[in-house]
Amino acid sequence: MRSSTPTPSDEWFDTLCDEIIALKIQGAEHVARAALEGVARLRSEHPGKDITPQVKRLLATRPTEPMMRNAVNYFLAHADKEEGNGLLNHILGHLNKADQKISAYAADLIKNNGVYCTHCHSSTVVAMFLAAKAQGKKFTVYTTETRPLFQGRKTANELAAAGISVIHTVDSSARVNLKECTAVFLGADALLADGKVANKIGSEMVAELAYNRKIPVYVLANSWKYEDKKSKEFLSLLERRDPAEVWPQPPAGVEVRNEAFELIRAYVITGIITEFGIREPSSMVAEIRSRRAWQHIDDKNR
Ligand code: RUB
Repeated sequence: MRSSTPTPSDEWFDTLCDEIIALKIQGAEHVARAALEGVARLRSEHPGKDITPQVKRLLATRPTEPMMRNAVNYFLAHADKEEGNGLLNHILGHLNKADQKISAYAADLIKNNGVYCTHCHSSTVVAMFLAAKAQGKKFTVYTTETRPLFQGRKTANELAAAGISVIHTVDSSARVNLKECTAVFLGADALLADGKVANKIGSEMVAELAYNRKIPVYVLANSWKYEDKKSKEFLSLLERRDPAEVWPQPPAGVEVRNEAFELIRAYVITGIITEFGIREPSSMVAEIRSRRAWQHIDDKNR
């Protein structure tokens, strides 16, 4: 039985929540890992205390992040059976191995002298490009700046630092960029039960333009990003962020909207690449559901 004494309050925990909200910690993977480490720390610093309110507060910082929920729920479901740090390392080790597999599957699609597009900043996509570079391939990546917070610059910085050739453009150049590209690689915040994928605003624009030009679109995502909801239900969670990020002082009569995410329809996606391999969206969903992948680490079938 958990004690009913007042719940812990920590400055570091407030900072963690604030940093996730302010996108100082961004991208589904980074958010999930930071939340997981936060919950493990709460448990270890406050043994026996009820941390439910903190967990709720943390999960509410990014409602569109199933990987954060799945990782935290997995930790809490097993925390009474396994010692905190061991369990944390066990989960992180599992996620790392899965991400290495995703990189390996996707890097095989990168050809020498190829030209590719991505949008926003996905650590999974960046890791895949770095893996392809480590295989000795030379290629160019178009990055879009991703208004209003310019996460595309982060992608450009990381790729360029690794010696990959980068062309950086405004978001509205996506169609022009695609004329030279042979594939698009996107990250994901959520893989949904009807095969749609939630990702940064602009992702479907890029994917749809690519589909119309018959350019393959690949989504790279750890299976723990699966959310067992159809898009209708998930749509209500999509965040609208502070309009001031777009235009701090708009004139009277102008309503500024700052949509942060959108759903990519399944038919424009050539393949979803998880640790299980490359599959069409509907097959990937069936596979993730049948394995209940987001609830298991030690699955002998993997
Ligand atoms: C980032 C974004 C990324 C996904 C996947 O948006 O849309 O493509 O989160 O990232 P934001 P990763 O900057 O608003 O979080 O592959 O790192 O999980």
